[in-house]
Amino acid sequence: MEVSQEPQLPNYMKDDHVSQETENLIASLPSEKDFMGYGLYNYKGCWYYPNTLQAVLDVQKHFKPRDTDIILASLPKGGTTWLKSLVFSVVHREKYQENQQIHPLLSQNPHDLVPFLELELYANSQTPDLTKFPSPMIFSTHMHLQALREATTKASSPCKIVYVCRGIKDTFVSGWHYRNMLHRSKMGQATFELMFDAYCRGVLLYGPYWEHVLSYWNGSLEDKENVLFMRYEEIIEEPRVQVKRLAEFLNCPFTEEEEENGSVEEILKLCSLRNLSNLEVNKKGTTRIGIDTQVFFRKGEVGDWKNHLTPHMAKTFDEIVEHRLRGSGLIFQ
Ligand code: PAP
Repeated sequence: MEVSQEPQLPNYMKDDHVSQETENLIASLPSEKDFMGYGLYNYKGCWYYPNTLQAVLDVQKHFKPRDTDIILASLPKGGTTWLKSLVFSVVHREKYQENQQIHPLLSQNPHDLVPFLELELYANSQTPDLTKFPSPMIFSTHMHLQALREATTKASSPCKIVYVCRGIKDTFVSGWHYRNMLHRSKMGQATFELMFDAYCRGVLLYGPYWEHVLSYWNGSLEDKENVLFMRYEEIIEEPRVQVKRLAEFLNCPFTEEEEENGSVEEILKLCSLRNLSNLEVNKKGTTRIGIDTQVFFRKGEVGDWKNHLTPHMAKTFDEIVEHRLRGSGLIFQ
């Protein structure tokens, strides 16, 4: 039997922070219910909850990145938390090399070190004060590249964008567990199937999946210098290679001396799932946007979908993604 409990609904899923202008816009957009029955609206090819759409519009209108800013992009459950930890550690490594004990990752959740543009900074204000952040500042977003570009093209020169994604099956399964943790109850098989159907149709926050990955894949081909496309599975498979690739892209490559001193390994160890999930800060408490810090850490395995999806579900996902990405050069195994 399904255990029901009043869900802890994050602000970004609500509709209580929307201007009259956005309300009028929303009234004209295609809409659908998500798998839980909450309204989603399709704006320029992407699905949003009302509060999220309001914040996205504000980012597009008001956010102007500095050339030194770094933007981390992903779909929810695509590897966001890990990427935030890695990029923060790579970029700020000099500051803490003498004294790792004071490293901010030991006392703060990665999401509080790398704030989301639309889910945090622009969620409560149209014009948050970003000048208070030291340069280089790292921001994050779940917006797809075309949506993000409406903001970044205002900058005088392009800032670096790092994207991470994960195969749809593990992304889906990770999302399922996340929703259960968020709702503090185990949802039943019927809801699991509704969520599966929503992913197949692409009707989920920031979806469809394939549009999202394609936007950054194409962006990275068109602008290699400023858009880096990474995969969660590749970081698991060859962490050293990928972290070095990241540092090179960000124009802060590891020196020979750093490599000899084990700087890459130190960063990998600090950012490992095992290390982060065992820290007090990630065992209890909430992030600044009110989400339990522990829900961001689970198994971190490639192929966990095998424990949850039927062979038919897996085949359906594979066929949809293969069909949608055909001709792009982007392939998921
Ligand atoms: P978010 O988009 O809500 O921030 P995100 O971090 O993208 O979530 O995804 C969470 C997944 O990354 C979880 O995967 P799982 O459900 O398959 O276990 C989580 O365990 C994994 N994860 C979080 N931090 C790390 C890390 N430091 N190293 C490896 N995997 C991680």
